[in-house]
Amino acid sequence: MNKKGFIFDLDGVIVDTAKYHFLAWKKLANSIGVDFTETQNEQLKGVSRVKSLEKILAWGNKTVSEAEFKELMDSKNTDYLNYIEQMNASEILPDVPKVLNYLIENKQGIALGSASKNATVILEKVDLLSKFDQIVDGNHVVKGKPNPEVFLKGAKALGIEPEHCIVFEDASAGIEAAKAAQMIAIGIGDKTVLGDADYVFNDFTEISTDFIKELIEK
Ligand code: B16
Ligand code: MG
Repeated sequence: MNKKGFIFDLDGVIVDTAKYHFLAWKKLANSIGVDFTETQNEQLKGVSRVKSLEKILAWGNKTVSEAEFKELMDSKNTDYLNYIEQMNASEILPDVPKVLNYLIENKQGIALGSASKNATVILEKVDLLSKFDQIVDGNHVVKGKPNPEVFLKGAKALGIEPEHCIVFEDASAGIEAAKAAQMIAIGIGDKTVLGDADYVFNDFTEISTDFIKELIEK
């Protein structure tokens, strides 16, 4: 039996936390007199907390001291944690458990590869933490996507060569990172945004277990 490494992004792949990031960033941006739209929020997908705040400040032509920057980051995260506090298994995106369970039944390696520093909390909330062999998140990496660090660390933690790993990602920076890591990249979302992926599906309902079987046997 072939053993492959399957690495999942979190936000936009397993759960839709982008809506909570949006609410928390919008509150913060408005509090400092900066406008923040859903279109701008799209550009923060897969981007770290520090880089996200840098972008928001740049969009609003604002400069802040180092201490203020930290305060703003903490304040956004406090609000975000309040939103995710209420999350439960009903927020898992459709058919994600079907794919995870199939991989577990077939003894494949399963890792998380997320930019979020809150990944473990979220997986606990939606009761999926036990499905993952390894967690690599924003607490473990220095370089954000499109740098391949998060996925290479995931492969290493699983003990599987990068070329035997498959990444599920919803952000174009994540697809870029997966390709830079020499992995198979599966885009979840819009084909026009994720065109560099090896395969693109709207969501996991379009991914059959036969397709996963083919990836395992490749
Ligand atoms: P946190 P992913 C990313 O998650 C989000 O897409 C991005 O919007 C967020 O800024 C980033 O995590 C950091 O999140 O503030 O919780 O550390 O898509 O890489 O799973
Ligand atoms: Mg994502």
